Amino acid sequence: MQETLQALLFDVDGTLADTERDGHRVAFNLAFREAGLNWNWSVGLYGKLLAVTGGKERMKYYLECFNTDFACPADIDGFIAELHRSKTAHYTALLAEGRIPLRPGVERLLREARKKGLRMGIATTTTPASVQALLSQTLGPDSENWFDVIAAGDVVPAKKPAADIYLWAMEKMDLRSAQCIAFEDSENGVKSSMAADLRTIVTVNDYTREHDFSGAMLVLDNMGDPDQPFTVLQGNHDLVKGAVCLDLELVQRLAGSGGASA
Ligand code: XBP
Ligand code: MG
Repeated sequence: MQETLQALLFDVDGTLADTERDGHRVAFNLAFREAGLNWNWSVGLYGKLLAVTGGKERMKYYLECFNTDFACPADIDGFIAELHRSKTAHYTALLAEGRIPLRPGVERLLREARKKGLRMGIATTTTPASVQALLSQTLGPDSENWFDVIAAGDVVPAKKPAADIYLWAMEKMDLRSAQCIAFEDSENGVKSSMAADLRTIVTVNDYTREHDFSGAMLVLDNMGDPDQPFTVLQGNHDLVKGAVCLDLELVQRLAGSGGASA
């Protein structure tokens, strides 16, 4: 028997907001410049670097595969950690300028879920400070409390595509995967949520449009709004018939369908 939907679990970067190209990428470059490094992550290169989740892990990947001539300091972990601290400070400062809005439909769905008593959690590879900055900048200073748990950054050693961050969030919320739905934007994210046995709704962005989302329940261009309809890219069109945006009624209909795969 199908279980009642109890919680929505959200990825952050790319799902709640388009943070990567104009947020994280820019902050990495500012940190590099401040440290006197001539590294520059272009929009194109950053798309390749996104293959690895986690900012510290991404910098190591860059050194291992894209900047192999760089003479790494003996304490490479300390060096990377310091760069990452600086990057996070730049990132939160960029968010404070209010330059990165939530994606279409996100605030609407969050407010509806909250109003109707659905529980919400966050499962992201991003640093907690970056999640807090995004939420408070876009939804207000108390919006962190909308979420029962904010599972972020290094709380689990194995980042997405590993299932660990979703498993950690569900354990903290005392929920099973059949009681939840995950929201993701990337292949690594969907691998992670599906490895945690979660039905997943995907909203793509420019970096992830061509990713493989097989197994996802539904793939949309964005969550849409009543005056800005979504486009269904993959999924059971009968189930979304008549819907123009991803509201709770549609999420519950999809959950009730048993999660027919795209
Ligand atoms: C996105 C990520 C993060 C950000 C950078 O994760 O992989 O690493 O790009 O953030 P998700 P940090 O989509 O799961 O939220 O530098 O703080 O790691
Ligand atoms: Mg993401």
